[in-house]
Amino acid sequence: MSETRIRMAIQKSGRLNQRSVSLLEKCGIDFPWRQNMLLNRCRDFPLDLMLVRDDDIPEYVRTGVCDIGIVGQNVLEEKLSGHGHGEAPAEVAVLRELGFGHCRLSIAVPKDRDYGGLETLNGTRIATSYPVILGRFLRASDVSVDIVELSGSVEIAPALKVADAICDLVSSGSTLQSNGLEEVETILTSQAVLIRARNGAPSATEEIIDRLSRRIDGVLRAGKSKYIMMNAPASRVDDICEILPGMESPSVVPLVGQRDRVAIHAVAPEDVFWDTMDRLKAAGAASILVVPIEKIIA
Ligand code: PRT
Ligand code: ZN
Repeated sequence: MSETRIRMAIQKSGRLNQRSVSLLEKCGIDFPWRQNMLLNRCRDFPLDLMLVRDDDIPEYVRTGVCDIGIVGQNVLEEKLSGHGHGEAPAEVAVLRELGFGHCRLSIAVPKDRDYGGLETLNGTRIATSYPVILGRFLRASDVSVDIVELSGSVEIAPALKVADAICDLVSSGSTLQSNGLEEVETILTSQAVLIRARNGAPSATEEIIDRLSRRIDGVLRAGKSKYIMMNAPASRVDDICEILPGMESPSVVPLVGQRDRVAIHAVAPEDVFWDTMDRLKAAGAASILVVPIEKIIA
């Protein structure tokens, strides 16, 4: 019988490509990385990677061409909203939020325009590559505009007099700034997500999707966590454990030749900030080490 493999769609090149590849590498999935190949066969995991434009990923997953995919929530909603009844597309399920590719879809107007609220957009022209999401938002707000659909460089539309305002993705805000635009309404916040078709798959396929999802969980949890080690007076262990961020049971280890001092080791489920380090030091801790964690399996 032939081996069951799953097919995953990721962006071929662009903002999500590197982080998607690096997530898979952290999951221990190794593939001969050839960007011009449509399909890359992974060596030690039953996964074939399909490298495509991000815009096509929701449809590939919806129709079963691919079992799973990584795409921005903005693209998912824009491409598949028509297939669902509410905000989330009905035929595709979001398995995990992946914590990268953060951005927001916002309406921005020229800085010299006096913005007096959504209703003042009535009757204007708004340029966007996201006509579905924008249209839905405006309908819900009872505002009627002329949506000018552009596939790129939306931010120059007001200067070209093609539109009065824009609706585009923003991350740092510097593109808006350098085009004399001001963000006035955020209509969607987005990050990269792992998606799959909602329809059940054969059990062998489901098992592989579960195995990959568990590995991704391990990587995501580890990415947020830190391992913290320090030496401290044995008499201050309780005080120190109270300061440690959200940790259950730190290990307390004796130190050779030092009866009144111990080593404390713990996994912090979040980053350890400088002010926590200062408080640990004030409570008597010394030689405090905070190190990244590669993988965690609960
Ligand atoms: O070729 P392909 O179709 O696959 O790629 P693409 O050109 O359509 O997409 P790409 O690679 O630009 O973006 C892929 C995904 O990254 C998007 O769908 C979002 O989910 C996510 N993402 C995160 C962003 C941004 N941040 C972002 N800042 N996508 C685009 N931008 C653009 C934005 O359109 C604007 O032009 O960056 C500019 C604004 O950035 P700031 O930092 O100046 O605010
Ligand atoms: Zn695209």
